[in-house]
Amino acid sequence: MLFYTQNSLKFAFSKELDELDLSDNSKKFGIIGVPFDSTSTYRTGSRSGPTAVREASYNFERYNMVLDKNLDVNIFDFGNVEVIHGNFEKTSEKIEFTISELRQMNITPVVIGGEHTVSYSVLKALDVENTTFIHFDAHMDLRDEYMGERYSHAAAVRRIFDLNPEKIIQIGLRSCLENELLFARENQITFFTSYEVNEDLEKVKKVLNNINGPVYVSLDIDVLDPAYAPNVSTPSPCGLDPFQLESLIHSFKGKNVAGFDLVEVSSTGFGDITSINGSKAIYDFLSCQ
Ligand SMILES: [Mn+2]
Repeated sequence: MLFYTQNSLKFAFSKELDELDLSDNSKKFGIIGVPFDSTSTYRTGSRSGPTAVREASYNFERYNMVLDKNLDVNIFDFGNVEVIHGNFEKTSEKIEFTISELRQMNITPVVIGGEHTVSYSVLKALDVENTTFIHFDAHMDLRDEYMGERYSHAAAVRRIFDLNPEKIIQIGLRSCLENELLFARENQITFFTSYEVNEDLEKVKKVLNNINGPVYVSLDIDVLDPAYAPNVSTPSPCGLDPFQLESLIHSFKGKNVAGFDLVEVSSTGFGDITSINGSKAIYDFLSCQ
C-alpha cells in the first residue's frame, strides 16, 4: 500500500507527544483509535476505521473556510488501544483504563472506532450524570439485547442510557423497532428523524444551542446517506447530507464538550468517501473548538 502521509499513524494537525505540557491550562484533545468490530453483524470491517480516518485527515487544510479560522487547538494522537478481538469485556476494560488516564490529565477524548459499543466504554470512564449525550445515527440502538447479547452494537445506546446521562438527544434516525421508539418516548429521549432534519435543520440546531452543561457527541457515520458514507456496517437510505452534518457539528462551538467519538467507518480502501466524510466530521469538530 502507498501512504502519502508524513505519519499515517497520527491524525493530521496533531502535535508531537513530547510537546504535551500538562502544567499549562490550554484546552487539549486526545485522539484514541479503537479498532474493534467483534459484535458487528451485517458488514464487518470497522476495525479499519482508525487507520482509514487518520489517513483521510491529511486531505484537510488548517484554515477552515466556513468558520473563517484556523484549526489551532492542541491535538495529541496517542495511537490505538490494544483491543482483544472477539472479547468485548476485556476490550472495554482497556478502553476505560485509557480514557480514565486522559481524564486524569484533563485531556478531552476524541475516539475513532470501531463499532458503536466503543462509545459505551468511553462514557463508562467519564462521569456522565450531568452530561447530555448527543447521538447521530440512522439507528436508535436502543434494543435491550441483540441476538442474546446485551453488549452489542445494536444495544449501544441502551447501555449508555443505563449509565444515566442527564439527557439523550438522537439525530438523523430512520430505522428502529417499534419497542425502541416506545422506549425512547417513555424515557424522555429526544429524537429527530432524518426527515425532520431535512424539513427544519434550524429547529434541531436550536435544541443543540440551548443545551447547558457538558455534552458528549457520538457520531455513527451511517447517519449520512449511503451516497456519502457507503462503507458502514448497516447502511440505511434517506440519510443526512454533509452540509447538514457540518452545520450540526458547528453547533458545538463554545460548548463544554466532554468527549467526541466517530464510529462504524468500515472503509475498505484509503481515500474512500466514507473515511473522508468521517474524518471531515472530526476536522469540523476540532476546528470549532
Ligand atoms: Mn447506526
